[in-house]
Amino acid sequence: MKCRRCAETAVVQLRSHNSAFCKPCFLLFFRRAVERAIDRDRMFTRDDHVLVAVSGGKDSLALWDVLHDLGYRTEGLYLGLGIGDYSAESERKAMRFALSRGLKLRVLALGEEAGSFTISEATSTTRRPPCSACGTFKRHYFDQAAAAGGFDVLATGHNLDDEAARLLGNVLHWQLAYLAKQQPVLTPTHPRFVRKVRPLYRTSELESATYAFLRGIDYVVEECPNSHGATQLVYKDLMNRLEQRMPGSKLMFVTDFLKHGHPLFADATAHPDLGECATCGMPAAGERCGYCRLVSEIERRRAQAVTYSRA
Ligand code: Q46
Ligand code: ZN
Repeated sequence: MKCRRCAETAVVQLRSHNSAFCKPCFLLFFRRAVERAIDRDRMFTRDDHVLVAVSGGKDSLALWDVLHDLGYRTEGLYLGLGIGDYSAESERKAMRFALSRGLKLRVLALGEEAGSFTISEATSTTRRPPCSACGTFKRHYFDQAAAAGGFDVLATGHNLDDEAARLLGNVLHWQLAYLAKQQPVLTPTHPRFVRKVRPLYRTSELESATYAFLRGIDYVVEECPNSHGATQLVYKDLMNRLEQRMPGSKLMFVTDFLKHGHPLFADATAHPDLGECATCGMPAAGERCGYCRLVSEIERRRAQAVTYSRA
């Protein structure tokens, strides 16, 4: 198998692009694909200060590596989720990555921030699924850190596989409000929010894993233990089977949706006027934001449990 660009021996075959690349040409191809997505969707410029949410996994570290390499002004943000060995290992990998490149990494940890709870505390008291509590916590701490740090943009490592699986789930259940929000760039709807972008939305999981491997990035390989059995994985599996039979399906599904489908859903739901949360000051549709409502539900249930055990 020969490299499509230089005819040297290829190390990776990308059936979705009907291509194969040697190491230097693949690294160039990947960087260019990310840069093109940033420019095409006007995500940010080299003047913007970008906060990159890193999990210690291949996608977010590959993203940070590319952005740094391309000369963007970045800082990393790691949020410890308190999920045993998985979180300890992810934090080590994220810190080692930042240290090796002289990059600044902000580290926060659930259960250690004032008034915060871990995911297991949230799920055991409220019986919410772990990923639902995790999503609420992550959104809050990412938004808060981006606003407090004066960043222009918050970038996450969601890749094409994530986007295709999310789109499939949203279409299966006709989640109009979620379809309206499924975009690689989310414009802030309140002055305390910053722009949220997904520069890897056109590059696949295989591509970011290959990039991370070829760049020698030491990332956490294990998946979060809470992801086992998650519906998202069922959608990913379905999309992988489709991709196997029809290479390029994921990219076509997502990009054609954005071009032809998204405009039809963009106004599907009313955007409520956001005020400020009475507890934390972050944007909220009601008196308090979703994060503060979850925290007070945990506190209330814990207090009830103590009362019952004393009775
Ligand atoms: S980290 Fe959090 Fe994921 Fe783990 S608890 Fe679920 S949402 S699976 S990206
Ligand atoms: Zn709040």
